Amino acid sequence: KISPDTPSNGQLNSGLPKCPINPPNLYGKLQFHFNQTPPSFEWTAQNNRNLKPGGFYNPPNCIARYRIAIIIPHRSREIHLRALMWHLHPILQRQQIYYKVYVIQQAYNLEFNKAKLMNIGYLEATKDDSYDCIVFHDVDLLLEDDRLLYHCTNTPKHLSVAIDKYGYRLPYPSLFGGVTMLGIDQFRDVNGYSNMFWGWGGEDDDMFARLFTRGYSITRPPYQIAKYRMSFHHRDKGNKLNLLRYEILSNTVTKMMRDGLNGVKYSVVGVDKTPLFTNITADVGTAI
Ligand code: UDH
Repeated sequence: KISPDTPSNGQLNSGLPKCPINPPNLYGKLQFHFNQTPPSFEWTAQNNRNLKPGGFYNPPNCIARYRIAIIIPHRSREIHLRALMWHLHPILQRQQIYYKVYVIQQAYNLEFNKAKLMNIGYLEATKDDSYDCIVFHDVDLLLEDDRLLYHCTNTPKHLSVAIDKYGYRLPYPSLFGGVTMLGIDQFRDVNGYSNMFWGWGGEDDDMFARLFTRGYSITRPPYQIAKYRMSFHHRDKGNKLNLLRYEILSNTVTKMMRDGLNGVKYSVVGVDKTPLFTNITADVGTAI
């Protein structure tokens, strides 16, 4: 159980106070505009001098209440990643979180498997450090209001409730994709994501079914602050609509304890601690 009264970042004897429950320096509604050319990684790094290599931050003046791994599944979306890094780092710092950003890059130009990348992100991040919860973050979603706190809660949380592309409305009630947050133990309890979704769609609905099956209910913050802007894109090459997704989804309940974190096959091709994120390139194999 995650309690905001359980600081866990190893600074207990540092004499620092715990960070306040309500971060004092939030901006509220955010104004931003990238005009297709977000700042370079170098520029963002120069403007985030408090970051440690690998995209790690620990508030300097208080003990963070939450330790969070941010996992971004990624391939060939560098412009979006540049925008997200510029945008997200200052928000998380204003929210006084102990965090590290992991970009999980799929090696080679084979069919995309976002769910596998997220499983890999979880496994690699939890080997790297101890975290209270994990945020899975699409690379193209930019938060519009920093009062939406990336603070851990006791229930799995769907953060990207209102996205501009969908008219700031939730497309359907069981949606659990985009930006989501789970406790470290909750993710393990549902055996993570399925590894079987190749191409676009299905893995998020499968996760919802896993959570439901294990008795979790999800929460959503109010749509007035859980607002995101989606960076423009067409469907990516190597990520075509997965026509098998409904068939796989029909077996979630029977297969979830065999198909997930406990059976993910991959090899890490490279790890690079850049100033803004830890880049992990992984070979996830192919569907057959
Ligand atoms: N992603 C990549 N590279 C890819 C595919 C997906 O990095 O080649 C990641 C990225 O983090 C992205 C996430 O996976 O934010 C989700 O993929 P998506 O953006 O394709 O999914 P979304 O539901 O888009 O946002 C739906 C298809 C849009 C088609 C638009 C046609 N007008």
